Amino acid sequence: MKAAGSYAMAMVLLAVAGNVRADLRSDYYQRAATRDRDAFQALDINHDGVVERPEIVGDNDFGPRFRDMDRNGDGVVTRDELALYIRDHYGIDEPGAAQASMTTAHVDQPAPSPPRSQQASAK
Ligand SMILES: [Ca+2]
Ligand SMILES: [Ca+2]
Repeated sequence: MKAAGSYAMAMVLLAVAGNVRADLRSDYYQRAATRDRDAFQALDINHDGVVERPEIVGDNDFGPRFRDMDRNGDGVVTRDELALYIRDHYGIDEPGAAQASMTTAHVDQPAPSPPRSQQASAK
């Protein structure tokens, strides 16, 4: 049965391709999260542990997303807000994200969705 064999082989290849795509996406999200953490660190010029608007002037990566990261709209992005951003955008659980969602829940509209289940054991 040559056709059946080819079909089975095609199914195997599709399954492998799906796993590779999932890995690539998860690698991408990991890199994106790392890049955002590094940017946060670098942009915190006065080392007070938060990034404020004056610190992002001229930054074309972090800058345009500042408003999304600043959950409570106070003009300051805290580490917890960054953690929440990373969790919501990349699906990576960060320490502090839960705390940020609690402190900013009253500002969010609509009510925050329930936390995503733990990421499938990546590697
Ligand atoms: Ca700062
Ligand atoms: Ca804020």
